[in-house]
Amino acid sequence: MSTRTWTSIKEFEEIKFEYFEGIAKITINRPRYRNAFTPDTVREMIEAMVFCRENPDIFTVILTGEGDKAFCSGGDQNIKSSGGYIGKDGVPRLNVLDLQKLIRSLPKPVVAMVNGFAIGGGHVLHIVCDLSIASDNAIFGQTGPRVGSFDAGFGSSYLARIVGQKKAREIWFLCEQYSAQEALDMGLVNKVVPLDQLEDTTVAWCQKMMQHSPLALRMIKVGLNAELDGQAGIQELAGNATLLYYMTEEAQEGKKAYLEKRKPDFKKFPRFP
Ligand code: S0N
Repeated sequence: MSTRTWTSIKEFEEIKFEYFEGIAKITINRPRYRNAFTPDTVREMIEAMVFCRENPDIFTVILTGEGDKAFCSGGDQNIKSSGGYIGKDGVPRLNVLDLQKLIRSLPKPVVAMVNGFAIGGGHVLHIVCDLSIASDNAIFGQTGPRVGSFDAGFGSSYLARIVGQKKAREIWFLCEQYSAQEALDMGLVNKVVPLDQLEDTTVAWCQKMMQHSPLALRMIKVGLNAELDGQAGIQELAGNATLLYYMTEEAQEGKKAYLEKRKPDFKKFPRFP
C-alpha cells in the first residue's frame, strides 16, 4: 500500500500533476468517464510533460489514471465530432498525437502505471510509454473499428513492434479485451502486480532507474526510438549526439577559438580507433 506523500506541482482541471523525490506523476483525473481524455485533458498533459522535460529535478515520469477502475478509456466519445475532439474552445482537434510524440521523445523514462482499463487511445498512451506496470485488474484493448476510429500511427506500428504483426492485427481487427496476465504473456507490459502494490512497485522501478546514469538511459531511449522512427528518429539521436559533443573539450575549443579570434587547435584531441 502506498505511503508516500505527493506534492502538487501545479493545479489543473482535468489532470493531477504531482512530485515525489525526483519522480513526477501525471494522473488523468476524469474517473467519472473512466479517465477518457478531452483536448483539454491532453493540453494539460502536454503542459505537464513539457515541464517534466525542462525541470532538472524530475528524473522519471509516471502516467496513470485516477481511481481503481481505469488508466484511460481513450478519447471522450461525448465530444467527438467529424473534425476531431471538441474542447472548451470549440475547435475540433486530435492533439493526443502531439502527446504521444512528446512521451516518446521525452529524454527521461516515462512509466505507464496501468490501474484498470487501458482502452482505445488510452491503450495507445501506455504503448508509447517506455515501461508499463499493470495492476492485476488491468484490461487492455483497442476499440477503434467498433466505435468509428483508428490509430494507424504509433498505436498500430509500434504496437506491432511490441507484440508482433499477427497479434497487433488481432488486437485491432477483433477489438477484444485482454487481461493483465495476457498482456504480460504477449510482452505488452513489463510487470503485473496486485492493485495495492502498483504504486509501490512503480516507484521502486523509478528509484532503480534513478540510480543509473541519466545520459545512458537517455541515449538508450533515443537509440531504440531511432531504429523505428526514420528521419525523425535520426534527428532525435543526432540532437543527443550534439549534446554529448558540446560537453567535450574539442567542441569547446571551436567556440573558444572563434571568440578569441584565432585559429582552432584541434590537433591536440585524440582520434580514437
Ligand atoms: C472502458 C470501458 C471498457 C469500461 O467499461 P465499464 O467499467 O463497464 O464502465 P462504463 O459503464 O462503460 O463507463 C462508465 C462511464 O464512463 C463513460 N465512458 C467510458 N469511456 C468513455 C469514453 N471513452 N468517452 C466517454 N465516456 C466514456 C461511460 O459512458 C459511462 O458513463 P455513464 O455512467 O454516463 O453511462 C467502457 O467504458 C468503454 O468501452 N469505453 C469506451 C472505450 C472507447 O471506445 N474509447 C474510444 C476509442 N477511441 C479512441 O480513444 C480514439 C483515440 C484517438 O484520440 C485517436 C488517436 C489517433 C488517431 C485517431 C484517433 C481518433 O479519435 O479517431
